[in-house]
Amino acid sequence: MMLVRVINPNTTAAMTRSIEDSARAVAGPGTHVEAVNPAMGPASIESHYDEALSVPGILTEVARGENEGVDAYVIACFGDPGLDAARELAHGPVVGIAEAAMHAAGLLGRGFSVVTTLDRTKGRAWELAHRYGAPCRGVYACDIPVLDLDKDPSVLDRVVTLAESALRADDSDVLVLGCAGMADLAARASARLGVPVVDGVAAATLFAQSLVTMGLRTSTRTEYARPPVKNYTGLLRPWKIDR
Ligand code: 2AL
Repeated sequence: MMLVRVINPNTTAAMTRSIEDSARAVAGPGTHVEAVNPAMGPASIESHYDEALSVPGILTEVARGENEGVDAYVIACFGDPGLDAARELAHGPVVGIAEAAMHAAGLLGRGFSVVTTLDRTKGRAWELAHRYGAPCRGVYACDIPVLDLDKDPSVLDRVVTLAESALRADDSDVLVLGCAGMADLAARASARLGVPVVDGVAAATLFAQSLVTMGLRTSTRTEYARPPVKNYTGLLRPWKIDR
């Protein structure tokens, strides 16, 4: 049995459960998907500050997973927080949902548009699109806070309305959902928009599963080698790596 651990980097357990549902819905029969969230950190991630403070909790979950025989990890927040650091700790592959969604979207059309949550998260989405060399043509904010996504019954309508104008303005072929909390919208949004709609939770779960199936893992030849051992002071002492 392959064990894929999906880390919701925020501490909202209800969101972790819905992320787990989305990941389990696509995982193969030989894959056990378990979603977790850190015990400490922000309730949602919608700023650089939130993102930075989510990383120690993410790394704690990766360290725990390494002791529990986890084969691969998904970092289920669209800012891909702590992705590089997690790769330095984990034996198996680590896949971010923005990374997975943007790569998948590039396989499905010439260009894609992203719908994210708050306006202030657009910069990070662009930054990641550039990092991944992805054919992103536009990033749009629906102005719904992460923790309201599962409360407001108008979310689907608002995302679809925004996406329609985004696809037209960008002449895009594909829509990417810019938050793990939007995962359950993908099928309904695609039916209404008539284009592929990529949910990063599903994409990252299946990329992780595929890499493990192919026997592939993160290269340790250069920068993703285990980090050098050193002291960490103050509150960060527990994050000292043994060896
Ligand atoms: C996210 C996400 O995926 N999880 C979270 O807490 N914030 N993304 C976003 N664009 O706000």
